[in-house]
Amino acid sequence: MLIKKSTDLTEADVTPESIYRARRQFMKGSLLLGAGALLPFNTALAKPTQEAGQFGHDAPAWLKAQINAALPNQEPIHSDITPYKIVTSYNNFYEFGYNKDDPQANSSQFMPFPWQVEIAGEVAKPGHYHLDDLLKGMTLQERIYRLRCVEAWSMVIPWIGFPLSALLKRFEPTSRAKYVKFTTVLRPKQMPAQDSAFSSIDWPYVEGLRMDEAMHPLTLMAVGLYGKDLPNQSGAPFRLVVPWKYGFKSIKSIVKIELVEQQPLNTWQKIAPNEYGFYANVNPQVDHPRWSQKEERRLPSGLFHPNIIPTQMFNGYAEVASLYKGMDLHKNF
Ligand SMILES: Nc1nc2c(c(=O)[nH]1)N[C@H]1C(S)=C(S)[C@@H](COP(=O)(O)O)O[C@H]1N2
Ligand SMILES: [Mo]
Repeated sequence: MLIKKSTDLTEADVTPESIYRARRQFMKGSLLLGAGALLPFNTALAKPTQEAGQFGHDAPAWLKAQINAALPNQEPIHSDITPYKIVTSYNNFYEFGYNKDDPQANSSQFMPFPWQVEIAGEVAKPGHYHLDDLLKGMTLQERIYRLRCVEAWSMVIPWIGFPLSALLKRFEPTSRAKYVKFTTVLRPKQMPAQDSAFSSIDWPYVEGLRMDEAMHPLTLMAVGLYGKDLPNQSGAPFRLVVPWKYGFKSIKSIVKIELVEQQPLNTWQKIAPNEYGFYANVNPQVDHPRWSQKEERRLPSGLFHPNIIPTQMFNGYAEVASLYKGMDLHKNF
């Protein structure tokens, strides 16, 4: 992976989304205290909704309804949320190109609906399922998570989704299921880099989790962000989000979920096994061979406000530490 300097962000992009946060906390607060107590916040409602844009034009009604009914974030938020404009214009989605602005520029022809997901391998109920069937009966929730890329930049993103564990349980994994393997869609006609003879990536993109990581309550399947469906560049219509791991584990536009016995070989490990491992837990003690992981550039960041902050073990999600008890995290990077 390349490291690119963020010279493309201007002051105009640096609109804090604290207004959005105030709105969500207002909604939460109004449930607890009665709407009257916090009514002054109401004046700030219109702006973040416009900044966050509309539902995608092809988002189906069932998805809009489920997203609109999502429960607001329940966890305390300790930092500003990254502006929508940055979350959706500074992306890694190599299927659409290798520069940060390529996914937004090159993904407009991608058609996320209708969408099917194959559930395969060590489960009692394998099959091909429509996304609306997978989501039937699921209550969506907002989860405001830090996303730390292995390239040493980070964001704070308000996802909409549901725990992966709720999905996996429905298909009844067998006792031989030790890992979960995820595969991104293969559509060379809609994803220009998949069509290139010069690509160094062996498509489709593949990722994996150990079973206990997959079942952890923080592990999210996302179908939206900022209260709307996922834009194509963010992994529409269905992606993984694992907040204590480097961003490359959070695989986008998933069409296959396979329960397997053997540890899957994930795309980046296959390309450069000495640089990218299977576990990829955020860890300031284990540097990348070509750069330090002790600090990160929290977006928005600019020339005069680089916003460099220390990187936290497990990206600050200390509750996952017990999953790795007794493991050498320098070896299992
Ligand atoms: N299919 C696929 N998934 C992917 C990637 C990719 O190139 N292809 N990039 C990963 C990387 S390196 C990161 S940092 C995150 C970025 O997610 P975001 O663009 O929504 O912030 O997606 C991950 N998921
Ligand atoms: Mo990344």
